[in-house]
Amino acid sequence: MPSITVQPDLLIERILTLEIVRVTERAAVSSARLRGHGKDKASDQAAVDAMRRELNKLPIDGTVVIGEGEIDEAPMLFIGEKVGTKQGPKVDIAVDPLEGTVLCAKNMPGAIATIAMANGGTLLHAPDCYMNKIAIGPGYPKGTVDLDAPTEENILSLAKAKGVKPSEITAILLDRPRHADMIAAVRKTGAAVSLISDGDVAGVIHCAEVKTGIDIYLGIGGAPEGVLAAAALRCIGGQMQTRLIIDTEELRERTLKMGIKDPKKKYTIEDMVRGDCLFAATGVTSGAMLDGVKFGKDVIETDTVVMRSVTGTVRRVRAEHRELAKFHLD
Ligand code: VTB
Repeated sequence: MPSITVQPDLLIERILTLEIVRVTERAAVSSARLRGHGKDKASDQAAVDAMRRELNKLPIDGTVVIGEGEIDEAPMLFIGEKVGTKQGPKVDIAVDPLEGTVLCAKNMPGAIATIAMANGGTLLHAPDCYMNKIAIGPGYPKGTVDLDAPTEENILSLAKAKGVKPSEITAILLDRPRHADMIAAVRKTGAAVSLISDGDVAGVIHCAEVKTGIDIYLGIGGAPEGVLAAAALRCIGGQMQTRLIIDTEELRERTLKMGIKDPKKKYTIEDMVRGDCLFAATGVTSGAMLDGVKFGKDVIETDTVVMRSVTGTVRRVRAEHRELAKFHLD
């Protein structure tokens, strides 16, 4: 039998696929303990603490490039923070320990704990600002939609590429006053609008999941969330274009310091995630993508999706945690 040589780098990355599941699982369980308590900051902190603790157990030389903010404003998982045992590959890490803090505080659908990991120096170091985004699922010709094209044109072009009438297209947007014109433009074509109150990482991913019935993501959300969503689409396919919204001098300087020379650059998935990556998300509250954490008498159940761009493999990990339940661990 021919022997198979696996490059050490590739092997470690495969192993990490399951390791990052532990990271998002623990963040999800910790924040879910505060689900519905109306405390968005406390549930976020719980997720951050758990995620940081688990990340520091991993055999990686990791740098947080998308995190909870800059060092002076975020005590943990700040941008630039080093995580892991340092005995392993250099990796860039993007985290949103609790994406949808308000969803968790109100116990509404769609809160997740999420992470993306890639080789060192390959993830976009996006500041914590707004980002204009457009995304569609896989299987469409390149250029079917364009961030700079009018909304009507994008919907009509997508409908044509899908082979359906515009009325069979559904666009997802954050429910914000800033999107009023865009929402009207979508509806004018006959397409449907699906509004979400938070959680646009999942919103973008929905475009690549046929079961959600979502065809296109449009509008302005957080830049960190944009990079996380780009990592997921890098694994499962789809198109995405984004542009940072740099609207103050202070932000312009901060962006420059982060190494972004052209603040008006239009990014594709490959610009935001410049190589292979891993992506994982665990449900905190149940949503279209994932089930939320379930607290049983002797067992805690979690539902995680983990993706790997090298092979495009998507795993669904439903885990039963007995030790966490027994000792009420965070
Ligand atoms: C989105 C959404 C997040 O922030 O990125 C959004 O995915 C953008 O900011 O869950 P605004 O809320 O200011 O519109 C969240 O809602 C919260 O981080």
